[in-house]
Amino acid sequence: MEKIEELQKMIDESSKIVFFGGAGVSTESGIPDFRSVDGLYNQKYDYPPETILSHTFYMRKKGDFYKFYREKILLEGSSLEPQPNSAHLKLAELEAAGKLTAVVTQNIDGLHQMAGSRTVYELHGTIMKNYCETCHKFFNLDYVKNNKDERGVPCCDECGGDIKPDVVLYEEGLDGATLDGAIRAISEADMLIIGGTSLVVYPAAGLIDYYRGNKLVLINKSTTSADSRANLVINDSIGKVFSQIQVKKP
Ligand code: CNA
Repeated sequence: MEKIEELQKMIDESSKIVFFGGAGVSTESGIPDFRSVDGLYNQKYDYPPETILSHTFYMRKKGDFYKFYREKILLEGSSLEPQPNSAHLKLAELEAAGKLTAVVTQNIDGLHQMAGSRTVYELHGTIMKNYCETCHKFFNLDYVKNNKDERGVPCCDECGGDIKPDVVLYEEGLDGATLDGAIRAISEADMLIIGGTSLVVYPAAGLIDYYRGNKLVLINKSTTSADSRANLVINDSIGKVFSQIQVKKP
């Protein structure tokens, strides 16, 4: 059987699908990932991206952090307005049809919600939410894009405090409630589709160990450490794969 047919059959036979994804889900929307050849880790900066995106670096060099964050994560200065691709849209459709219970993502770009997904566990937070470090007032992405002091740091309009994105930096812990929700969804899933992630960032990558079923599918351009455990491995672009899937109501 063709791999797409096999995937379609597994989806047709499932009613509690969980999708676990990473940066590769959004590359077809124009957002670079970290570890592909044209990803952020293969470009040269004054510091490695892991260092810039760490808590220590953020606290010590907020201006340098925001310079990288604005250019490479928020894509400021580029004409690109990232939009959901076929993968985001098909996952939202599967949820609306009552076949998918949750999306668990390492992405921070908010594209799953933009596509219409409702139950999304954002393990690493989101660029859409930002808060004042001093008075904890929340700000949206537009505010961060349009407000910056001489360092490039956005400041609170109430108290003048520095604003921090609600994303989980290296050295920071994951939100407990988000983690619990993700674990529950994965452990109750009858099918787990893993896509667009190199599965090297922990503790996120360890969550797939909570899946106990026999429909584990991996969709990734390159091989991953979980390939040998999967019931089906598709080495292709995730948007291309999902665009061929039909959503049938249970
Ligand atoms: P990663 O380590 O960059 O891995 C991405 C994986 O996806 C690689 O194995 C690629 O081969 C694969 N890939 C790339 N494009 C496609 C595609 N179109 N179809 C199928 N596979 C593809 O990213 P991870 O998510 O595994 O690493 C976790 C980090 C990356 C998290 O902390 C994220 O916050 C962070 N990140 C997020 C975004 C985003 O929100 N869009 C962008 C860049 C990095």
